[in-house]
Amino acid sequence: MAYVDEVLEKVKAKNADQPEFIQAVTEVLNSLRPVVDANEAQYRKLAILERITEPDRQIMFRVPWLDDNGNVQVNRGFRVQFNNSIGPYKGGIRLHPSVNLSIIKFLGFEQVFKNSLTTLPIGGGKGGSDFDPKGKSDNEIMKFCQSFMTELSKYIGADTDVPAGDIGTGAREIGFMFGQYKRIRDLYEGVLTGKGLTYGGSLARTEATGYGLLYLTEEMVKCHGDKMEGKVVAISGSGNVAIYATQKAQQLGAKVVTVSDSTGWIYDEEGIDVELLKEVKEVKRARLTEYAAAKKSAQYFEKKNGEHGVWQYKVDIALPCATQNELDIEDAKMLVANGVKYVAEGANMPTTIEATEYFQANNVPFVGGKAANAGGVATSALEMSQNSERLSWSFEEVDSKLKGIMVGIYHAIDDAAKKYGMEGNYVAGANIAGFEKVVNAMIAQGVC
Ligand code: NDP
Ligand code: 2IT
Repeated sequence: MAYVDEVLEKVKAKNADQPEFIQAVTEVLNSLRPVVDANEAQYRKLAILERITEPDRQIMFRVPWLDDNGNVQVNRGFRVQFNNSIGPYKGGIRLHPSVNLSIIKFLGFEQVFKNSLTTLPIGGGKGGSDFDPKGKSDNEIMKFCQSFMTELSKYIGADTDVPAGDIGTGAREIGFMFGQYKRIRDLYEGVLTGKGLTYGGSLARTEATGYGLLYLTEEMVKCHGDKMEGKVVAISGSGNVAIYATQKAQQLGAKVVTVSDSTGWIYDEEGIDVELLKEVKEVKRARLTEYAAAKKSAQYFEKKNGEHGVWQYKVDIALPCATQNELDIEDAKMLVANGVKYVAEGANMPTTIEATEYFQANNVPFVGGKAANAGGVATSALEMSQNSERLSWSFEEVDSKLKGIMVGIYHAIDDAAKKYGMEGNYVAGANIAGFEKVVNAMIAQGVC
């Protein structure tokens, strides 16, 4: 049996109750076949694939906190430190009721390859909790964050493991976590990224994932002899990534006609008003119904199972920016039938494997999240650099570094695909380019 198949079987058997993790590993290992086949004897002997699919360590802990009624609530906390071959563990913290070990492991696994693609010295990790921030008071959010950090602080540090934001974790939560880390460890260091600007945060980190997604998309569009101007874009989600993807797409002359949240979506034929969206989502933390109430051209639709939501419209570019497996084969068929020209993932693994293959089979250029959303973590690494040198760079400086990194990633994944005879397969290109650097480091560092 081929080495890839052997390891895939082992991963499936060992992690049978972790569908998202198995999905992420299946996608990566399948696309690494040309590289693994070319080095099979060496990789097998060194157990490269077994090691790269097994986290260095998985930490799970109780998070007790006191709610506003004086009752104790208990959540489960996670930190999966996946691979630190090329730098300290780096990756966000997800706060969402759906969080479990499978989700944190898939995210940590993806982060290893993504972080490698940034060209910056960061390893891969991810954390989170099944805590639901929705409807909680600021006081309850703070209590939760303090309790979460009380345990997490034992395992992280500026040179060990540097968490950041993800779904449900933004500047407010990072602030509370940073405050607690400082109290417990008595260290003022860059242990978290996405911090507020007055205490070590980097300009442009808030915008970085969405902007980075568009810088990469713009480069892909250009390299296909096309331009962003006039393109109609469907975006899902209405959180950090979706908001700044919308903003940059419109700055580049495209029109974004959709956004969504977990209960419904907006179709706005005039183009999404980003300032209004920010007011609704970042300031009021309200539902999208408030956007529709404030803008005449916007229609709000309640989400029902089996509907195509934002993927049913005639658009040139689709940018899923909400959550995993939100774009399935039926959505992909609809997008292709409506003439979609490019797809790039702002979220982590939003497209199912079947849908990804459908885009590829229909020659729709498709860039997966490991490459397309790497701008967030890349800018986090730039925040770490600024913290280390105790300086802060201007918005323009960070933004131009981010753009350079994203354009560089597009060409790195394009070149890697070409090198292995898979021109245009950016999924394989990203996995191969990310993998090669990590594996070289693993081999050089011996059995560990
Ligand atoms: P936010 O919490 O800011 O926003 C998440 C958005 O997705 C919200 O609109 C939310 O709706 C929606 N959403 C979340 N879960 C679900 C669900 N189960 N079903 C439907 N909609 C859902 O998160 P981010 O914007 O930061 O993250 C979005 C994606 O991008 C995630 O996949 C994340 O891992 C990825 N990512 C984030 C980076 C970052 O820097 N923040 C970097 C790279 C990737 P609602 O408001 O109703 O909850
Ligand atoms: O998925 C991701 O890359 C993130 N949530 C950002 C991680 C980070 O460390 O900035």
